[in-house]
This record gives sequence, structure tokens and C-alpha cells, in this order.
Amino acid sequence: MKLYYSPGACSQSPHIIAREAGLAIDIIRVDLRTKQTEKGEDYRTINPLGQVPFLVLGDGSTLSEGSAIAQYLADQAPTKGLMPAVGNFDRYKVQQWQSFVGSELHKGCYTPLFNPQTAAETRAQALEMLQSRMAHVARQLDGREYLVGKQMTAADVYLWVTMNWAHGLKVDLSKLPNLAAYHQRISARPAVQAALKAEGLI
Ligand SMILES: N[C@@H](CCC(=O)N[C@@H](CS)C(=O)NCC(=O)O)C(=O)O
Repeated sequence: MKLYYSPGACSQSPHIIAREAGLAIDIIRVDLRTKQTEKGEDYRTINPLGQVPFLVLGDGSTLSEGSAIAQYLADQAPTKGLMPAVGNFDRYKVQQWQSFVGSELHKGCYTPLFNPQTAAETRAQALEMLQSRMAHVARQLDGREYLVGKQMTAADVYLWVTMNWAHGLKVDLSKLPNLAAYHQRISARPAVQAALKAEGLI
């Protein structure tokens, strides 16, 4: 299995899931600016969307969209609890949070914040929305260690990755103190540290 990634991007979420699940996976770095892989291939010939993450299985089948990739990888190791079983209501709660992170946080707030061409007013709106959506997350996490159930799932990993972006963009989440403990809890996991190291970030 090959996972195309860019250091610190949303592809880090399936990368961590693969490590948490103990799967043998080759990670291949993509330069998102030049759309070249570390092997010098034109990435668009592999994924026409030019985006990461992108998964290629041994038989050549491909999967795009981080949430789907994370679910697929998590389901390869069902005993790890990264994705609750089909039919368990918690599975849909994990999917709910994956959609929330993907649409309301990642695309809705962070994408305009990452774009240097975003107008100041739109940027201010995205920041305000991010604060309010993270306040919602913090309320949901009140008294809980993870978003769903008692153990970390694919949704927590995706949320954790986006929380790192807040740090990089100097978005102050310090008024939401339970988020710091949540972030640290996930950061401390060996698979998370291993993924950061493999991506050259520590
Ligand atoms: N809908 C995709 C979005 C993936 C995405 O936005 N990837 C970003 C990195 S976090 C990317 O590849 N950006 C480069 C580009 O869009 O050209 C998913 O959920 O996986």
C-alpha cells in the first residue's frame, strides 16, 4: 500500500491511522506546489486532483478523500477501535465528526486562512467562524477524553491535525483550555510521534 502525503497536511491523518493500525505502508512525499513526488513523478498522473492524501493498494485500486482513506485503513485493524464496527451507532458519530472537521473546519475555515490571496474581511470571518466552531468542539469534549466513546478514533486524529494548523497560523485557542489537554493526549501517542518523525517534522 502506498500513501501519498505532504508533511503536516491533512494526509497526516490517514498516515497516523496506518501507524496506529500497525499496517505496512509506504509513504511517498508530494510537493503540492510543483505537483512532483519525491521520486520525480508528475503527481497528477497518479492523482489527477493533485491533492493529498491518496492511497494506492497493491492491486492498483485507488482511494482519495482523507476521511474515506482513514476509514479504510482503520477497518483493516478492527480490534484497534479506530473506527467502530458497521452497525454500531458510534461509527456514524465518528463519521459525523469526520465530516465536521473536513467541511466546517478544514475547508470552511482553514482553507481561506491558508490562502495568501484571501481578502482581510474574509480572513476575519474565517477566524471568527473557526473560534466559534472550536468552542463547539470544546463543549462537546467537556468531561470526555475523545470525541466518540472512550478511545481515540479516526475523527480525533483528523481534528488533531487541524489543531496543529491553528498553532501554525497563530490562532489562539487558549480560551478553550480542555482543547490543550486533548491535543497533548493525542500528541503523546507513539504512532503520532512516529508519523511526525517520518514526515520530517520532528
Ligand atoms: N477533499 C480532500 C481534500 C484534500 C486537501 O485539501 N488536501 C490538501 C492538503 S491538506 C491539498 O492537497 N492541497 C493542494 C491542492 O489542493 O492543490 C480530502 O478530504 O482528502
